[in-house]
Amino acid sequence: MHSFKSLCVVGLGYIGLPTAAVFAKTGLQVTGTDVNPKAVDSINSGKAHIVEVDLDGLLQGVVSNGSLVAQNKPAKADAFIVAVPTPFKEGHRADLSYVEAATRSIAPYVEEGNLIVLESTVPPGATAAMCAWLEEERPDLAAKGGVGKAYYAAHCPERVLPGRVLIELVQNDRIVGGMSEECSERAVALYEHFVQGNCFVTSAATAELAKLAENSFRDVNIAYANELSLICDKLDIDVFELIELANKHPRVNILNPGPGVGGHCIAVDPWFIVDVAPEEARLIRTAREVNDHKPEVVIAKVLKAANKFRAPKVACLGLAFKPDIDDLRASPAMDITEKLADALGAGLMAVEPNISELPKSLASKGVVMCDTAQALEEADILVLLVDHKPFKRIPRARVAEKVVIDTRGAWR
Ligand code: SAJ
Repeated sequence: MHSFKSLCVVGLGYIGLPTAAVFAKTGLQVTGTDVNPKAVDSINSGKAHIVEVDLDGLLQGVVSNGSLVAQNKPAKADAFIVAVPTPFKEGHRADLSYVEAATRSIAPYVEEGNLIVLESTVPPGATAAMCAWLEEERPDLAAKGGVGKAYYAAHCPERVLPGRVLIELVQNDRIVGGMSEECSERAVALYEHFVQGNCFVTSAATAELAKLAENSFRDVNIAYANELSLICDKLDIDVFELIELANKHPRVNILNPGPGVGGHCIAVDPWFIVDVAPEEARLIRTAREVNDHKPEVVIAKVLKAANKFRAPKVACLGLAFKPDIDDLRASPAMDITEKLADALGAGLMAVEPNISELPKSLASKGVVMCDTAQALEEADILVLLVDHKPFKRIPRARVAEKVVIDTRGAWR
């Protein structure tokens, strides 16, 4: 049995921070590091710089008892977890520069026998690349046999759903892909501190591709629903009724069409597969294109409706990338609202119950933030972009007189 007493987590974002806090709760001494000084200060005051259900309460406890400390540089520890972003760069290729910088930043602190886990979503081969960067910085570890002998490394992709992170961290099964069997064994021993699901062991490359395959599966299925919505528009059929009926089949479970796919995972990860196998990944690429095209379809619909008014008053309901969260990152609703503001001019109304201030990119275009009541009172055209709970509760009679473009089927 391998025992871990201390942990250093690099990257305190949507994954790294909850992970660090949960490990600290199990009794490990955790150092969290982030390059953003505001995040570090906020965490050390016991307050998360991101919004996640129940995270603040957990953080207060582990910061006040000293088991989690945030700082701007790494520290020595028995194990390291790298949880930094992997956006894509030019040509939809994975940008591993944050993973590389994180690896080089921990290199001086790594001691013989330590474990290093890469949690960031990465293309196949990235865990091996991480080891190569580490050994470049630390030829002494390479000389002692490198990965699997002098130190241990594994990929253990995160799978948690924003809004349910603290529940899913504990309950979900994990895939653990070690650079050798012993690497996997040690990584399983680490995660067993809190994971109640199973830890399935495989190679690092299989674990890397499995994570991408999970998110691509969802992207392809959403693309199917979005494509059906285009077909239904053409045939003047209600896509939401169609899907409800088709899903009565015992082996059919079509997902929901929407205004596009947002967030930093599902709209990004499939491209990493396309990048490593461009000839083969035809369906995966097309799904991305179908989903990325959807905002334009919504914009065209709104502009067509607006053309029928002399001075149309349009309200966009929802800006977040999915329901009941405050995260506006890579949100198709934001994209649509920005482009509608360009096309329609100042005065476009936007309602987002989960934020208190309109993002600058919208305010600068003359978009006006208002509440649901005002939008219902004043707008000629209601564009429902996110099916937040408060929107779903609006009585149908209140929207009956309006032109309604309901991209989520919330008001059926
Ligand atoms: N969406 C639809 N129709 C649907 C479902 C989703 O249009 O039927 C849209 C959402 O509105 C949103 C986007 O897809 O814009 C993505 O939302 P999501 O809830 O499907 O997923 P994420 O991005 O919040 O989290 C995903 C999860 N992956 C899978 O479900 C396979 C999560 O488990 C991963 O941990 C996360 O990506 C990640 O970090 O990779």
